[in-house]
Amino acid sequence: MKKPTFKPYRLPSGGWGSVRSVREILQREGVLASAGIALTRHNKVDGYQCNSCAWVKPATPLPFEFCENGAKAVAWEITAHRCTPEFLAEHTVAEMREWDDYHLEQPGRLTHPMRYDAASDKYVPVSWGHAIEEISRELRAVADKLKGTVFYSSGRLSNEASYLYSLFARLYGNNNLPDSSNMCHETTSVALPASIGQGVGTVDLGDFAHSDCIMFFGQNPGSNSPRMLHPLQEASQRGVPIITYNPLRERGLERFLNPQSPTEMLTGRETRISSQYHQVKNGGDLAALTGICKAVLAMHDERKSAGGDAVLDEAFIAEHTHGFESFADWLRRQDWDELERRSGLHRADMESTATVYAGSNAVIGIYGMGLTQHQAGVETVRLLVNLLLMRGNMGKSGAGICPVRGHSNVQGQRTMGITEKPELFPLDRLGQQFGFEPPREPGYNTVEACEAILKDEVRAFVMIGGNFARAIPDHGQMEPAWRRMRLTVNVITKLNRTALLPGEISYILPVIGRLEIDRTAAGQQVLSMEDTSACVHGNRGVRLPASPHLISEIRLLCELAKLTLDPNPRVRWDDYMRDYAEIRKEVGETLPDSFYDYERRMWEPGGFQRDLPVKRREWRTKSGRAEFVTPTGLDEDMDMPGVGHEVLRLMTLRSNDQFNTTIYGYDDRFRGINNIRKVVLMNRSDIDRMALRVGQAVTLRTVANDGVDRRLPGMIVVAYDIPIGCIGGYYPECNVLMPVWHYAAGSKTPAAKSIPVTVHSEDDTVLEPQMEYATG
Ligand SMILES: Nc1nc2c(c(=O)[nH]1)N[C@H]1C(S)=C(S)[C@@H](COP(=O)(O)OP(=O)(O)OC[C@H]3O[C@@H](n4cnc5c(=O)[nH]c(N)nc54)[C@H](O)[C@@H]3O)O[C@H]1N2
Ligand SMILES: Nc1nc2c(c(=O)[nH]1)N[C@H]1C(S)=C(S)[C@@H](COP(=O)(O)OP(=O)(O)OC[C@H]3O[C@@H](n4cnc5c(=O)[nH]c(N)nc54)[C@H](O)[C@@H]3O)O[C@H]1N2
Ligand SMILES: [Mo]
Repeated sequence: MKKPTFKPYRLPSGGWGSVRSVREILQREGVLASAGIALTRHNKVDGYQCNSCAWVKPATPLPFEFCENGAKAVAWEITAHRCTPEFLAEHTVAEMREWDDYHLEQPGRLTHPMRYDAASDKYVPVSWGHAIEEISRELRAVADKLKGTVFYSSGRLSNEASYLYSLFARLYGNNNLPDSSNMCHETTSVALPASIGQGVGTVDLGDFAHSDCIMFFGQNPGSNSPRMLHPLQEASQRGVPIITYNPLRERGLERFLNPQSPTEMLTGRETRISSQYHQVKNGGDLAALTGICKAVLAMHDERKSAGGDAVLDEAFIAEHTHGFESFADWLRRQDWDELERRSGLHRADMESTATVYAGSNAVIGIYGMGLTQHQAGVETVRLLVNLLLMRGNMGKSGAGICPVRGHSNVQGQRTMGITEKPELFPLDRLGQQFGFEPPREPGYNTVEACEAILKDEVRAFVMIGGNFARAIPDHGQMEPAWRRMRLTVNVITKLNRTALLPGEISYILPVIGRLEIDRTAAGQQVLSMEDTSACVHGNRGVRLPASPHLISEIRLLCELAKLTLDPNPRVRWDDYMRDYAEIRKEVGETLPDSFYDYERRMWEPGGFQRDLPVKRREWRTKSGRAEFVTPTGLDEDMDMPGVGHEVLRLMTLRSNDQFNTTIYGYDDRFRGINNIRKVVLMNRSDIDRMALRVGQAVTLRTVANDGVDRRLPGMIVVAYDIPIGCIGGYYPECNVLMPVWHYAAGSKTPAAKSIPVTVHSEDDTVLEPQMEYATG
């Protein structure tokens, strides 16, 4: 391991640093020479869809429509390294549990189906036939099918596989379909329908070109959706103000050098991204947004009383919305001192945002995990919508709300019926189509699945993609409970920690990735995915599968369904796995409004957009209008003890070198942190006040009154440009500190962006002091 260093990164996002980073990973994965061909098909019509983030795939792609992190995700999948039965014969599961997330995935792609052998504590090879037969027998044997079996998936699953998986669960007898989005944009799926009657964002790439103001709350495009920097760069060059609220000064939101522009690369001419940058406290957005709305309202009131023009879009509010008066009354009652204290900002900051907002005619509001992963996340997202509604920034060109989705097909997966909420999918139609009575009982979301596992109520857990046990809160409680389950099935492509927590019967079932060629008796098959702007695209694999022993997720699901479920002539599993177009036909029947002529339209440049009623100002809420929410308070974390001198608020972050629980390396280039992940970012004055030293090891302890001791030792203190009282650490290492009950009200998205902790000095383990520390 190289020596950790902390040194402010002076360069822009993108640029040569990005080129170097891509080269390094392609080299390390042994695919430097061969990756080029794959990457030219990246995000192209008739190519494959990036397996990293869900950012929009344009109709006229660049010659290289990929970014640094997309290239890393591709290298990760097409790696030359293999995790073979021989490798797994050399290491016990207990031994591998000692490895960190990075080292677990280093052996490379899994090549064979494997079954856990308790006697040797090793995974041993098994035939697909045996695996599927035993799993189906176990699934049938679960006594309480409604409560005893969980079908998890992570948001990479294709539309086709997602549709079949959700059908499988409902034919089996439950809606226990938690997915990664429960930990992510579930807050969006609750907030937006309540506010505007539509569960997904309203903005597409065309809107970026017509917007005249962009606002960013808690999303980090430089690392998590880097291709988004292209439309942002264009906007900035057009003079569009970009206003950011984020506790950290994220480089991607400050400046960008387009690695795809030879001129920029040679001249080093970078683009400024944000025109205003406000380092709000984590958890302070509810107050900050209230301040902005209050200032807009005050401007309106002032101008009207002076006989001037309205600032609010009064006609829009009257015709299209409901609840404005009560919201306005509430705003007038809010106290600036309180708003300043809670947001950590000055009144002038919020007022300057309001001034720019009020002077713009088409505003986009963008947000990510910084808003969704809080106890009051739902109200906060709704407050951002309120702000947009005040000036009619909804259902018109260049304006709208833009949640930036995470996994590459997390949105499509939900569209295809992977949801624990029965009301989100047309179950009546599904029942008619396949001649059965779908279960109506709400299923488990992620948190509820955890609670049921803790109570030993879950007997069988099927996981298609993802790393559930690592992504969830409360590892200390969850890991022992996980091992008490009877059956755990891991449909994955690389080793991860969840697979190393075997239940009584446990399988690793490796599958074909989406970049790979999937051939059936009917020829090469294609898949489809939906991006964050609700556009659906075709996907065609370009590489041979990592091993001849892999099968597709679809084939696996169909084979399993045939043995597990009662025969039903209307569900044609054999046809589906032979020809995936047969699945798309069924989708078209279940969701005719958006998926008519699916087979053809998915190959249109830019994909086809699902029907988005808000685009034509149609509001599918109860009142038939857009709803202004009146917040219940300003406290973003109602279940937290007051943050003060002792208690700090921890936000868990992604580095630039990871995709969720997949750790590509130990660097976080833009934040100037290298060769280490176990760090805690602290404000210098908190470090001094608590008599800590930079470079020192500390233990973090969660402050909670439930009698559980949650602690994380060995964290190294780094002085960082972060608001006082706020600290940062990396996910998933910090998840051990998150109580499972600390989640967003209404959506149960774990509140990963604010965990109350105390910091305790560990004797004198100090890193060598020759490092420089990032001070921003
Ligand atoms: N390379 C890469 N790409 C990814 C992923 C990845 O891990 N790696 N993950 C994918 C997934 S599944 C998702 S959901 C997305 C996640 O992408 P993001 O939504 O960007 O999620 P995070 O990186 O967790 O945090 C986002 C930002 O929120 C800020 N923040 C933290 N707390 C607060 C707060 O209280 N208020 C405000 N205003 N800001 C706050 C942080 O400083 C950070 O800049 O990215 C997707 N894309
Ligand atoms: N503290 C904290 N916790 C968080 C978050 C946070 O910000 N802070 N973020 C949350 C969010 S937004 C999310 S989305 C979740 C992520 O939760 P998950 O989606 O469950 O986790 P990932 O790390 O994305 O899953 C990685 C695994 O997926 C498997 N995999 C990769 N590609 C494929 C494929 O093509 N097919 C199959 N079958 N398997 C594949 C690999 O084996 C790999 O080990 O974590 C959540 N947890
Ligand atoms: Mo996510």
